[in-house]
Amino acid sequence: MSLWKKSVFPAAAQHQKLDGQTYNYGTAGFRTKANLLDSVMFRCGLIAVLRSKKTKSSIGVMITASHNPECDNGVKIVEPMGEMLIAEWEVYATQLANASNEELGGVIEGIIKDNNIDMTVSANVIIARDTSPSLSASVIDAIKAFNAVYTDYGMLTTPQLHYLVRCVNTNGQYGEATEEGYYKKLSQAFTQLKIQTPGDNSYLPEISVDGANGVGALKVLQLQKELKGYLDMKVFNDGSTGKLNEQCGADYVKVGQKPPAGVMFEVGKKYCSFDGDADRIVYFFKSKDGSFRLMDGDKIATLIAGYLKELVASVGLNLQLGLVQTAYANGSSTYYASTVMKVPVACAKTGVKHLHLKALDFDIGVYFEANGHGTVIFSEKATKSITSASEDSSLTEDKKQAAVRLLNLMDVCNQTVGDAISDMLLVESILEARLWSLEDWNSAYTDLPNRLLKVKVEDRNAIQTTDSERKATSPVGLQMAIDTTVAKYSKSRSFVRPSGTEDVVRVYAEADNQTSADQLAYDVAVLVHKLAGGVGDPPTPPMSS
Ligand code: NG1
Ligand code: ZN
Repeated sequence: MSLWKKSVFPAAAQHQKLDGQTYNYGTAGFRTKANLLDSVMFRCGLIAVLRSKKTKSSIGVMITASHNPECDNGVKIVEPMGEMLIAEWEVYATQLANASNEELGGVIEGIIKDNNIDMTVSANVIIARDTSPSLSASVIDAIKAFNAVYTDYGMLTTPQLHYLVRCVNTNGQYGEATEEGYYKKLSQAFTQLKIQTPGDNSYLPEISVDGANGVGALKVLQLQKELKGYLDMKVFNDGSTGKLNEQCGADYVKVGQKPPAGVMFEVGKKYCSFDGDADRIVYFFKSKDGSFRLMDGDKIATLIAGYLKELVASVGLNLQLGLVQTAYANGSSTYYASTVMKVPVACAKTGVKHLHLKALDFDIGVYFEANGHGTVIFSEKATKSITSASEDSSLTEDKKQAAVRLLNLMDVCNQTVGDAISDMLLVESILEARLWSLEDWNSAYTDLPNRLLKVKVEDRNAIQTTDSERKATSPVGLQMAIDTTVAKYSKSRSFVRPSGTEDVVRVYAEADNQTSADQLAYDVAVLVHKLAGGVGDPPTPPMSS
């Protein structure tokens, strides 16, 4: 018997897979009710060790309920450069998660053989969790059973864990591999940008942060210590009374198009909402007429891309900047980016790992999901040319200043993954440089009215898509029916896709007015229910009809 079996088998006996449960490593790792996840956590510990041996690098494991309710939990595995687990290994993770204890040895052996893994190579795993009840002990049991090394960082935001993994694997080149190192990197770059900006301006250095009653709230308070006098962050929904993501957080605000509970919503103030593990952010404010205004991921992305493009041009760098969105991006944002800002726009499948991959095609890739998950990544070429321009004494003072700005903005970005804290600092830096209020920013373009619906079907994989999920290839006839329906509405668009995180089919529709968007979404939902094996009652018509 292989040496590892002697310790892995007895440890696995403590983490039996539950009968009748199936698990899938989806767009955001494994996620379901927390009480069903013990065996999955153990198996994620195993897969992290194997991946670490295979890559001969440190691998991250993040335990988080993300934007979901407190009774849920989940786990994601982080690649050496801080990226999401590669697709090929998602399959292994799914196989392991569904293996009974009797099948476990065979699945592990298969992974070792397929990947030619040298089991004598040492492994290192970095673990963190958000505020949801800890399941890290099960992950640690697996790591110990493989006799591997681990560091448990305790409570962190998801992006902080991604940052740490990259720091460890670049021997500190990306930043210091500590939580303090994270605050230091971000706050130093942010304060440098402030120093560069002429004082005496109309920018409001104050923001109210909805912490979603999650870990982001605690971490913003830590960052606040470093940013005293530069940015005043007032945290509400800090977890002291409310529940995680309940009536608050980025998802609640974006989906409901309304402010979170727990806030005095006032004209003239700036607000933003994180999700529970602080990898998503949306901004919002109350307009003078009292209505709610939202700046979602699309608006954040266009703000960032427009500003970076200008800076690159003012330094005179030959760098290709592009924006990556998903099919959920509002049509107005795509039009504004490509036609008004003249930034190339690419469309990727839902899930940040797909956006991240597409963003690698550009020297500077800005990517965001409409729900507020995104960041900016800089290629090696971009990093080098920005760095050397910032040190080039032959450049005019203006050009050099712009290069230094770019350099600092690059350090404010968490290039591993979408990061609410880092994105907030990025947005604030740009608003100050532009002397823009949230009203100014919001007026760049007006969102097309839209509606997102869910349809329950017998098997959501009955829906197959192509063209970055914008067209359905099966069931037969569905796309044609959608096209005919869309054609009845002005400035309209609609698509359907199976969710990667919930057992539903999502329907998205937009049109030139809300009534049409609602009606179109409903019409398409009815088509899905009819043609793709809908279960339960057919969708209910919109209220107004
Ligand atoms: P699914 O359930 O696959 O639609 C949702 C979000 C994604 C992404 C993942 C991971 C929408 C429409 N979908 O995916 O954008 O963030 O969750 O959290 O917002
Ligand atoms: Zn999240």
